[in-house]
Amino acid sequence: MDDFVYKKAFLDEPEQIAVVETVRGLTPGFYIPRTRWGKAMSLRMNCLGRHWSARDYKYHTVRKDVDGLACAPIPDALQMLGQRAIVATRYLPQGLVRPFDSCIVNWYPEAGSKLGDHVDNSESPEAIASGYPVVSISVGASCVFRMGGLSRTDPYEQTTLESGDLVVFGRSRRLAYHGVKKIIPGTTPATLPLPEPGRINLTFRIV
Ligand SMILES: O=C(O)CCC(=O)C(=O)O
Repeated sequence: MDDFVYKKAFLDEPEQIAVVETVRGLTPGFYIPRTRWGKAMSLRMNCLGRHWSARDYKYHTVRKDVDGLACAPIPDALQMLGQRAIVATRYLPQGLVRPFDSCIVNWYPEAGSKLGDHVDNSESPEAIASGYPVVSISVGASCVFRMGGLSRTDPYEQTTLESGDLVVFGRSRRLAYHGVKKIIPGTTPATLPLPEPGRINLTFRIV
């Protein structure tokens, strides 16, 4: 099996609606992250379980660079989806699935938001070396997602991720470059209870 897996339509429509309702109900809520250079990112973020800081690229128990509040725990319903993804893709057998420590929720407005190519390497050396997969679930507008190799200049595979789609990557691809090139305008499903057109992505990791 490839160490990088896509699964179309992992979530059905009622599950997508439930994800939107869950993330809209989170307290504390979304914020616009600022990088270490003070630049506002083009998306809104809410980190669950552990707070990942865009300032220092480390995990914290409180939102130290945002408002000093403790971040919300990962709701059970989301935790279950993350774990189910690993079994549904047969990435690992059920007995090797463990709870995720962190779920970063990114909320991309349809217009002009993206996430540059990067590697998920803020986690502990043990978590990374274990190869335990990162699980990424998309809800809302479609996006152009890029997955590359271990070097920034390796070739990238480009895919359109639609609402409900799943990406899982670990083992030899755990430190692969990836990014969101753009959100595709006009693709937000009207059935989702989103206050404005956009895309929500849940990314689960052990840290
Ligand atoms: O939004 C996505 O599909 C990817 C998110 C991501 O790469 C990240 O949060 O590190």
